[in-house]
Amino acid sequence: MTAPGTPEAPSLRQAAERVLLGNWTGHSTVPSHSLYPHQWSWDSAFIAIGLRHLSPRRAQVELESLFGSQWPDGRIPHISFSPAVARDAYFPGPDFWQAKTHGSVETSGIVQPPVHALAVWLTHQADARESARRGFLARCYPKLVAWHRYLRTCRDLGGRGLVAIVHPWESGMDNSPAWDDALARITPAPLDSFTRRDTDHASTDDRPTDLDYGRYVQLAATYRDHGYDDARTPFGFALEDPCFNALLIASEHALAAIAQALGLDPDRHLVAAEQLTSALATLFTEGLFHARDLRLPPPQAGEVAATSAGLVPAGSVAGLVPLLVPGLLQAGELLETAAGPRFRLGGVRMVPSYDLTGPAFEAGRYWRGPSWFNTAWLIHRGLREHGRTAEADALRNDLLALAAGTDFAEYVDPYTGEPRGARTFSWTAALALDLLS
Ligand code: 9YW
Repeated sequence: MTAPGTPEAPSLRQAAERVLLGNWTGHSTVPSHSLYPHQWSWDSAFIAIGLRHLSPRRAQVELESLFGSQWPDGRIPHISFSPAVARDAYFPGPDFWQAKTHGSVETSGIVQPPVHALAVWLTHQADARESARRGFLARCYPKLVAWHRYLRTCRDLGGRGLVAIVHPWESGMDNSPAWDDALARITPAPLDSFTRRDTDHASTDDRPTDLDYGRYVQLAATYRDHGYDDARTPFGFALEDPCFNALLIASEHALAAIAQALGLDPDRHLVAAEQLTSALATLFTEGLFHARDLRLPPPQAGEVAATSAGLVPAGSVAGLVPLLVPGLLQAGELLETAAGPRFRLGGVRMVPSYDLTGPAFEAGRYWRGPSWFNTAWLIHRGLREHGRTAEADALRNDLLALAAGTDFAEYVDPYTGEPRGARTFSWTAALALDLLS
């Protein structure tokens, strides 16, 4: 595919549509045929947000096929495996997870950030009358309620009203430096006990290290070996992530709108959004939201605790995502941080995934510095939410220029815009399409 010249050109729209059509499997969209050949949870939500402009019906099918893999406890697993793909095409595949808990669908056992209610609401709005005729909202609503209930009950591991992630993959930002200290406490699975497949398709320099992978495998195996039971699993890794919780808040607001459209009382969702928003405030320090490590060992005698609240010092783009929370009290300070030396909004390409001044920064390695299109889209939404139209427009134009110039790369170098990871990546195409529409 030839990358189109100017971001606004109709050819960019067509190119984005071609990517989505090419990655469509008949009922859902793969993030990338080579690297990620199954259905991923938060990818599908972002994909639907773009797909709704091409085919609202297809966007609904995308989301509803994901909900087809929902577990009886309400969780929406992070991967729904396609039976049409070789069992060892992706690691860890269905044989590793051993999670066939719902009908015949094989899935992973962990989750990803809850963008789904927002995606359902936006998808509905693309063609509200036809969506109502098909009963789309009425079918999705109870599933979304069960999903949020699972998160707010089984995953409130810190007892503060915030959701905890129990694996770095659950954050969607796998090897973010925000997880380094917590991961360092995990004994990795032996490297000869598994075979990575991701490095068959992408440069090892752009991907997490083998040591990271050993720890990811160990954490997932422990959860699996305890039947994915949140009450029984001795989680060695448990953190309250600001991005995950902010997306849950945005999705509770979307659920309130969905309830209203269905003639139901939206109050419980507005109350949930309010409770989560005030709990989220406990993650804010020094101009940014930070993850809280729930397994931080108590300080030894004579040592000073890093922060009394157990907040992780590393600053990542996850800490800027709360900008999309309506009425966020910390928005002014957060916007200052976004524009400051750590993230240089408007001064570098899109928004880096990690503090540009941080000790772990690497411009090309996955979630340790590169700019991603989904987080840029979320921050664009946040800027608009807080009336920062000029910055939002600049970010939109940059996102479109990068999508156009990189053949819809998975992520880019924040200084040079050089493409990294996969090309013709689905959420890059979908979110570009959304911003063009
Ligand atoms: C992996 C599919 C997923 C995304 C995640 C991203 C990556 C899977 O790809 O995780 O193999 O590491 O980190 O956010 O959903 O696109």
